[in-house]
Amino acid sequence: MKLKTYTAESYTEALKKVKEEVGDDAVIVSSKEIKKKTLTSPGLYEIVVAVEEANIMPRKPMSDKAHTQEVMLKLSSAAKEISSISKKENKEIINQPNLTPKKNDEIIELKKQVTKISDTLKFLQASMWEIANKNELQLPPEFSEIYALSRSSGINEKHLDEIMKLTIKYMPLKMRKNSETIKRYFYTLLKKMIPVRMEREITPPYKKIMMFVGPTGVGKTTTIAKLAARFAYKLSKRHKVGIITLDTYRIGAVEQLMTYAKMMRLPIETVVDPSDFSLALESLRHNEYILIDTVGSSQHDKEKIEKLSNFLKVDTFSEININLVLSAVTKYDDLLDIYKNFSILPIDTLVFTKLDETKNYGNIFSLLIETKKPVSYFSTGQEVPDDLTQAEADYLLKGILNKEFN
Ligand SMILES: Nc1nc2c(ncn2[C@@H]2O[C@H](COP(=O)(O)OP(=O)(O)O)[C@@H](O)[C@H]2O)c(=O)[nH]1
Ligand SMILES: [Mg+2]
Repeated sequence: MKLKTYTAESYTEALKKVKEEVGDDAVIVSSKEIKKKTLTSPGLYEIVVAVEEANIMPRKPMSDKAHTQEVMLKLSSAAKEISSISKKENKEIINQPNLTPKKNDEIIELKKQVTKISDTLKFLQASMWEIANKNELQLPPEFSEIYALSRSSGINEKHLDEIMKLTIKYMPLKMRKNSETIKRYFYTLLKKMIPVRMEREITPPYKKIMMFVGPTGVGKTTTIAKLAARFAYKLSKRHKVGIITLDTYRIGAVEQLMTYAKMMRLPIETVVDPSDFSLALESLRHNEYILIDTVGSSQHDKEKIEKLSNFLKVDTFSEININLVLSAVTKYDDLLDIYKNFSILPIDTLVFTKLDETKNYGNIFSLLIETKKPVSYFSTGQEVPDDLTQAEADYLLKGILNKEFN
């Protein structure tokens, strides 16, 4: 059973709308005059009906879809705000056992009211969604909240539609009854889709050579400095770490890394030509981790990216792990473009930076599921070495599906 509200300039017109949409089966719950008709403006009547869900006919799509989506999002945040008030009320009741029974009853009543308003808002949001809904997807209204949240976080539309279809198909009917269980199910589903590369600490004689590539200014050098500190000082044991920089083009680029290396007392080699590269690797061979910084290049600068692959051809003995560094503030389409252009190199892992600059991680999610490349680290600020964490699906999902949810 669902409540639906119809408004029109007169009672007869509102009733006509009810009949058109839900036929004669509708049970009128309430009807009222919201605004009296005056000489200069029309009146407004509202009829609320209770209907079986199966009887609701799909409405015509509204032409101004963008406007509808905006309204939906506003409703979504209003609903969220109200549900957080409701949760707070709940906690307060639990935490204050010495309230008078009367006061307690009042709070319980208030909570009921808030929950009711919250449900109404969610319902309104759902109705708006129904209007904006594309015919081919036919999303049930109770999924509107997760749809709106995911969409606004930047998940690619194609991915989201596909995931929604799967969710609708496989979610047990019992779970569909309330929006929290739906959200939980959806959260788990998305979590399963995110490929994460867990960090494995190296033990000699093994070593790990990691090269960091990506556009200019994404944070490659900063990430390398953080990782060098992590491997050298912050893991369960101290590791020997060496650094190589191939970024000798930009004035200051070498100095930037040199300064970090000096502070951490780590060896650093500067390489200009591919022929020097194997010498640098050779001189750092006693290290368990070798981190290689590269010159940043626009994804359209094929020549620079190809030059990097020449470095890889030089040393055929060492396995070099290629990490593509990307920024969380880049739009999904651009991320994909960058990924494709850097794919001349055998990309192994993705690293995301600047997660502190946005909370909308849908673009990251979409890139991970599109490319199926695992993500290894998140950089969450400018501080070296602290603002770096191992990548976790939960971190992304909190940004996508409502911050307080876990
Ligand atoms: N807010 C924020 N800034 C970052 C992050 N990582 C790097 N930066 C900043 O981005 C700028 C470019 O970083 P850099 O490491 O030189 O980028 P590169 O050109 O890819 O080597 C610097 O000002 C960094 O401090 C991050 O995770 N968050
Ligand atoms: Mg750099």
